[in-house]
This record gives sequence, structure tokens and C-alpha cells, in this order.
Amino acid sequence: MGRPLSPRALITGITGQDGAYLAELLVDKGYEVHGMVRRASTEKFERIEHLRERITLHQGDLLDQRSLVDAIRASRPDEIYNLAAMSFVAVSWIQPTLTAEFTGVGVTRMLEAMRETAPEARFYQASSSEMFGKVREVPQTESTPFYPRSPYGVAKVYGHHITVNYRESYGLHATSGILFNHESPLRGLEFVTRKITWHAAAIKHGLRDHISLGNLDARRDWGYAKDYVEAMWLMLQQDRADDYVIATGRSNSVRDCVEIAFDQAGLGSWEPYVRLDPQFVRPAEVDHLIGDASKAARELGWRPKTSFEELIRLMVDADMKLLGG
Ligand code: NAP
Ligand code: F7E
Repeated sequence: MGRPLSPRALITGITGQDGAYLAELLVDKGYEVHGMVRRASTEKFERIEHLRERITLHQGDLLDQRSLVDAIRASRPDEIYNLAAMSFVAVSWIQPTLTAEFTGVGVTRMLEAMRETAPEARFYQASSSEMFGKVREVPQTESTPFYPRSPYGVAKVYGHHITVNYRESYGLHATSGILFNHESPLRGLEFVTRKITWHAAAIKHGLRDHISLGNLDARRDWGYAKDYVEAMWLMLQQDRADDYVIATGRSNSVRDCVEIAFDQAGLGSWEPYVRLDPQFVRPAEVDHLIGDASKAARELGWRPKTSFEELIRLMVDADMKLLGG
């Protein structure tokens, strides 16, 4: 059966960084885009404000099966992108069981809702390089064994395996994208790259006089979120559901990020502004996270377009503009 000319997509987590970029990409591609949002006393839809007239929102929560079934029934999606999760690793030690519910069991709830109401749809699960944790090999591929090092990583391993299990048990078109860190001007302020670019801009504008950070030697394989949502879409255009690693294949340290950001903000040397604070050091750290995305290059034709340095510089520029009024 051919793909519909004007397909419908449902995005959970549409108010997040990736949800916003993916919604934009799908709207541009002519999709009818639906998003699932959870109720809050104050709406926080800033990232999708510019798209509000062109998307349809449905109330729902990963903890509430009824709402997931209703969101799928109402949107009748050809593609479901399950991006919703408690995504901040540091908080997963503070709320470990809630993280398991959202980030782990929430995936089963979504798959069950899809099996019941839209079994022909294609499903994307937002898996993570955090599943590799204490890495078993470098670089990591789709066949590298998992060794998660945080409650978040453990929950994502569950979400990954249940996606594969539903694919094999019920023949669902269910794909797991194993994405390494990806950042942007829409990144939450608690994540280290955005924390650094925002503070560099704030210091330059005289709004702050320092930034407190944890482990400056921590390294990650960081890419640009806009490049990565394209990979999500490409995965669901394949006839066969599968697993794909998405990464740049290069790693940089938090220190490298600080150096580039402070240079871009025109602050010169960063040392006088950076304080080390143990509250930002994790109970367990992950080392040597470097992804090998050659399967995605071969089968999807996907390659990262934006280097780490370009990414941090564009994030600083965006924060300079944001704070400069
Ligand atoms: P994000 O900015 O933190 O967005 C998370 C989204 O999930 C938000 O829209 C949030 O809604 C929603 N959400 C959280 N709990 C929910 C619940 N119980 N019910 C319904 N919605 C809920 O995350 P992101 O960076 O865009 O990441 C998207 C996904 O990819 C996540 O699953 C993340 O774990 C995964 N991932 C991210 C990266 C990365 O580097 N960014 C790498 C690998 C995997 P509110 O706005 O209401 O809070
Ligand atoms: O930390 C170190 C910290 O919080 C990166 C999520 O999107 O990517 C993200 O998880 C590194 C860590 O991201 C601070 O110890 C130092 O080593 O930006 P982060 P993360 O934990 O890698 C993965 C792939 C996901 O799936 C997640 O959803 O930076 N670090 N000092 C710090 N980190 C923070 N947040 N704050 C600091 O002050």
C-alpha cells in the first residue's frame, strides 16, 4: 500500500525541543500535524507558538491510557512520534519511579493505544545514547550492548526493548531512533550547552556575573536538533521498521563548549566567570559516548550538517539576541 499524499502525524512531546522542530518540518512537508499536550495551570507553548494555527492539539498524558487512546483516535495518524518523556538525566535520580513511569512504561501505554486504535500507523520511539552508559565499545552502534548509568537510561532501555518487542510480537511498524545528544536555541535551560550559551550571553549583557557548573571534563557527541528531527522522519519513511543510531561521530568536552561560547559572546577568557559546584556533578557519569551513524548514512542517506563549533556559536548568537532585547 502506498503512503498517503497528505499524511497525518501525531507528536507526543510537541512542546519540547524536538517536538517543536519536528512539527515545523512536518508542516513544511505538507503533513496534517497533531500534537499531544498535558494540562498545566499555565500553558507553556512558546516553542510552538508560531505553529499554533497550523497544528491541532489534544490533551493527554503518558500516565493516562484513556487520553492516549483518545488522542490517537481523534488524530487518526499515519505516523506517531513518541517524543514525550522526563528527559533530564540529573532529575531522574531525584524522581526515579516517576521517570520509569513516563520514560519507560509510558512507551508501552503508547504502543498499546496504537495497537488498539491505529495498528497500521508507523511508530517512532525516542531512544537515547544514555542506554550505552558505561560503554561496552567505542564507537557505539545499533548492536552495542546497553549498560545504562542513570534511572533515565534504565527507563529508556525498557522503552527501546518494548518497542522492538511490539514490532516482533504484533508486526507493528515500530522504530527506535537511538539519538545522541542534540541541542539548539530551543534546548531547555537546564541542559549544559544551553546553560552555558545563555549564561555567556547574560554575562556579556551584564545580567549575570558567573556560571556554576559540574564536571568540565565530561564529554558528549553533540549534534544539532534540526538535523536530528530529519533523521526521525526518514526512519518512518522506510518500508521496514528498524533501529538506527544518529550521531556526529565526534566528541567534545563541557570545557570545549565553555571556551567556544565565551569566545562567541566576546568575553575573551572564560576562567574568571566559571565556578565549580558539586551539586551539578552526577552520582554516576557516562564516558566515551561516541556514535557510529554509518547505518543511517547507508540506509537513510542521513548525515549531520552542523559541526559542534557551529552549533555552539549559533546558540550563543540566539541567546545574545534573546537577552539583548
Ligand atoms: P524535552 O525538551 O524535555 O521535551 C519533553 C516533552 O515531553 C515535553 O513536550 C513535555 O511536555 C513532554 N512530557 C513530559 N512528560 C510527559 C507526560 N507525562 N505526558 C505527556 N507529555 C510529557 O525533550 P527533547 O530534548 O525534545 O527530547 C525529546 C525526546 O527525545 C525525549 O523522549 C528525550 O528523552 C529523547 N532524547 C533526547 C535527546 C536530546 O539530546 N535532546 C537525545 C536522545 C533522546 P511539557 O512541555 O508539558 O513538559
Ligand atoms: O549533561 C555535564 C553532565 O544535562 C551533559 C538529554 O537530552 O542527552 C541529554 O542528557 C554533560 C553531563 O545532558 C553541568 O555531568 C557539567 O556529563 O546537558 P546534559 P545529558 O545528561 O547528556 C541524552 C542523550 C538524553 O537522552 C537526555 O534526554 O554535562 N555537566 N556541568 C552538566 N550538566 C548539566 N545539566 N548542568 C551542569 O551544570
